[in-house]
Formats: sequence, structure tokens, C-alpha cells
Amino acid sequence: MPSSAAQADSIPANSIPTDRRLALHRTMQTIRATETTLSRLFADGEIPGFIHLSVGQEAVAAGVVGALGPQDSFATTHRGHGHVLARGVRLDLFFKEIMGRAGGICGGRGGSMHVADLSLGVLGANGIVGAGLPLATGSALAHQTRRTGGVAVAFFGDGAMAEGALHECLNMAALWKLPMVFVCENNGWSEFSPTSTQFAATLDKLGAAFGVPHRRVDGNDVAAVAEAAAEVVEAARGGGPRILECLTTRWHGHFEGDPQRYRNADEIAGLPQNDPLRRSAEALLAAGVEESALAALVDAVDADIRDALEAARADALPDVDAAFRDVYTPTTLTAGA
Ligand SMILES: Cc1ncc(C[n+]2csc(CCOP(=O)(O)OP(=O)(O)O)c2C)c(N)n1
Repeated sequence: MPSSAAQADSIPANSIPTDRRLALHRTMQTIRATETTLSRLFADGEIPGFIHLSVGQEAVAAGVVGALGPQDSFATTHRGHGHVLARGVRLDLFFKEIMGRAGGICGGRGGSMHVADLSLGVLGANGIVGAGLPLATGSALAHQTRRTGGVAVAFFGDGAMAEGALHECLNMAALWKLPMVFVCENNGWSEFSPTSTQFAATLDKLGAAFGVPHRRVDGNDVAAVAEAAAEVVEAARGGGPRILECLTTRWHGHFEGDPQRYRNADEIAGLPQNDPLRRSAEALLAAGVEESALAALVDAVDADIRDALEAARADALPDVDAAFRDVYTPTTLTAGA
């Protein structure tokens, strides 16, 4: 990682049972295979607009979203496919949305950077850096005032550390003791700039300024993320906001098609050594899972993706009229008003 000399605080004791680790591995495999497919589709011109892939960051999505209950909610970022997939959104609806088809989660009108599914507590992806933070803070306030028992998570990149929205949301969440977790995916890059050139402090210090406890983990170790996330989510549920900083790695460019000329070749070549999927597979094999079981898991995920893609390709594009649906709330004017 170019920017932060930050190290994970500690490697937690590994208390995750093998079947749970397998489920986390499957989630990561689904994210990896989906995004690898999307990369190909984008290159072939089958996806409109821009896409930002989270290849290399799967452990954060699987570990954090896997720690949430059905009543919880989260807001994600421009690099949010993994979070949405980890929440268990239907793959065919996901592919349709990214490919701009009428049957997508948002009717094909949102696309990669605006996927939302309120029925699953997914408050939305966002093209504006840091803009998910106020959404999640509002959702945390709603959990508190409505006594839902839920926690709201705000995913954000290290690029959002210099955004006023983060500082304001930390302040409000701390003042009102909101049930909220701020999850930073620290991949060391803010678009094409190392984060160290963008933000003068570190996230632990920012948290300390507002009295918000901070925890830093190895974000490429899915078990470490899962354990830390379970702890901070439960702490936030009863006792106010927490920060979880996950140190991770972005394999692809900032957006698909970005040739990454700003990155040094050694850094790119070294990325697979810290592959969260490889590390998870090694841990599973060490725990006694058969290699054939892992291969079967990969095949099953690939089959699901093939079916979803076929359904998406067969789906229609949205009607032009759909662009105006849900844009304004209908109002009724009364005489004399
Ligand atoms: C408010 C705002 N400023 C600038 C941009 C342009 N921009 C898009 S992504 C990005 C950097 C994001 O970095 P980070 O938050 O670390 O997320 P990552 O891409 O590393 O996942 C910037 C500056 C934007 N979309 N919104």
C-alpha cells in the first residue's frame, strides 16, 4: 500500500467455525466472479456508464455485511458491488441493474453507482465521495428514534477522510450516541493519488477527536474482518458509534479502463500475494476442507452467474417514460391554498 504506514492493530483470535468460514468464502467468490464477469462485459460494451470494481477488497464486504442482521441498514460507495452482493441481493436482478435492464433492482435506472434496495436495508451506492455517510447517519437516527434495534453502517473509502461530511457525521453520531458503524475501506488510493497526499491525520486520531472508538484490521483477512465487525456492530447497537478501518488492496484501476499509470509495477505485481480469496482458501484447507469442495463451490457460483447473465441479456431495456417515474412526489393542490 503506498500511503499509510498503518498496520492492523492486532490479529484477533480465530473463533469462526468452518461452516461459517465456508459461507464467507462463498460470498467472496460470488463477488470476485461477478466482478470479473462485469469487467469482461464492460470491455465488450455491454455495460453503459462507468463501473468501479472491488476486486481485492472482497473480505471487507463479506465480513462486515455478514455481521449485520435483517433489521440493519447500510449505505455504500461508488465501489459498492461487493456490499450489495454480500447482502444477498438476487444475482439476476443485480446483473439486470448494472446492465441497465428494466427488470433490475432499480428498474435499470440506477446502474452500478446507484444500486439501492430498501427491502434489504441497502440505502444505496453513491457517486459522490462521502455522500453515503449522511444517509447512514440519518438511518441510524431512524433506528434510534423508532427503536428498531437496528444498526446503520456507512461504508466509505479513505478518499472520504478529507470530506466534511465524515467529520460532521462523526460529530452527530457521537453526540446522539447513534447505533452506527463507520467502515473505512482503506486501499491507500484516492482515485489516482495516494491518500497520504490528501489527508493530514489518521482515522484513529479523527475518531479520538470525537470520542468514537476506532479499530483497525487486516482487511484482506476475512476472518479478522468478520470477528472485528461482529464486535463493533454489537457495541454500536447498544452504545453509540464505532469506526472500523479495514486495510485492503484495490487490484483494478480506479474505474474499468484506467491503465493505472500512476501506480508502480511492483505494487501491482505484488497484489495477488495478499489475495483475500487465496488466504481464505488456505485457511479452509488447513481446517480440513477438501480441495474438491472448494472447486465445487467455484463451479456452483459460476453456474449461478451464467444463469443470471443469461436472464439479464434476455431482459428488455426500460421504457423512456420510466426515466420520469419516482422523480417527483405527486402533490394535490386544494382550492384557495
Ligand atoms: C465530492 C466528490 N469529490 C470528488 C469526486 C471524484 N472522485 C471520485 S472517486 C474519488 C476517490 C475515491 O477514493 P476513495 O474514497 O478512497 O475510494 P476508492 O475509489 O479508493 O474505493 C474521487 C476524488 C467525487 N466523486 N465526489
